[in-house]
Amino acid sequence: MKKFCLGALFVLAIATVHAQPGGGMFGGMPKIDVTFNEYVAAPEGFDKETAGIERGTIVETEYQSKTVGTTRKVTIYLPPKYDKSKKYPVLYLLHGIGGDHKEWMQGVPNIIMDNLYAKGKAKPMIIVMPNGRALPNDKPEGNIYGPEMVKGFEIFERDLIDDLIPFIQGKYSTYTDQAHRAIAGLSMGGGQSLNFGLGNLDKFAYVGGFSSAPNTKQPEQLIPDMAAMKKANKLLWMVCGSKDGLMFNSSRLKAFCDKNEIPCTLIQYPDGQHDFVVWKYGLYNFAQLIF
Ligand code: FER
Repeated sequence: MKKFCLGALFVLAIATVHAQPGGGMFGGMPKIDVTFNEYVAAPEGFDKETAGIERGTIVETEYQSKTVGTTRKVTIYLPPKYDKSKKYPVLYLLHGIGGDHKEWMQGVPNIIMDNLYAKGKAKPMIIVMPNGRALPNDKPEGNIYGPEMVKGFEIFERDLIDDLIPFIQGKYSTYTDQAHRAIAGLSMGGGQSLNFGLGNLDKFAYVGGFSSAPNTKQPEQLIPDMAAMKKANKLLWMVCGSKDGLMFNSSRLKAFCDKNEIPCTLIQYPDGQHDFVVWKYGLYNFAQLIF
């Protein structure tokens, strides 16, 4: 009987979460009034393979992580005609709570970038897609919302800065200064990008959060020093679906920035859910604004 009651309660709790109006699968969160930036639709075919254009390359490689004590996988996109005699800026692109270093491939970043380059709409850059769960077992298995698993997303700040960035700079022909480094991500990766990007202003000039998750720190923690932020940050850009129950993480930061006259963009994707429709749009736009 006790088991049955607990089971029924669980089903009820799940049903309640799903029943929140406009809350999508993460409903019931506070609504923060904010002025959104203008939504401009991406052109038809921005995420579809175009025949006859130059293509970049997707590579999977591994690096040693002192932070985790393991060898970790990472997916990398090299732009068309990658040339070792040139230097490239780097975008670190982070996945969500259920993903790993392969998740972003669902958003066809190679196709989006190839299309942008064919139209001369983005600077040649290397895109690094790591596994943002810095744990010995970094697979999205078991209770992915559990505190131990979520902790891995926090620990990743050290893996990224102390292990991955030096590895990338050693293996590829990259610039190594703040002005040539960007960070963006989806959901948990959006929260990480805001936390790590704004928390390390000396390392990242461009910061993007797509449908950022509740791991996003409070605005006062993210931007404790307005003057330092205004001086070092070149772009703070966010997007979130209008039907995504996690909007408050983005709108809370946008409201804080507006109040303190810190340049910040937040686009509300019309009828957008918590999915790759919004995240592909995020990459398409963010990539054109950096470097
Ligand atoms: C939460 C709801 C959603 C949360 C994380 C997420 C850590 C992440 C979702 C995603 O990455 O897609 O309460 O807490």
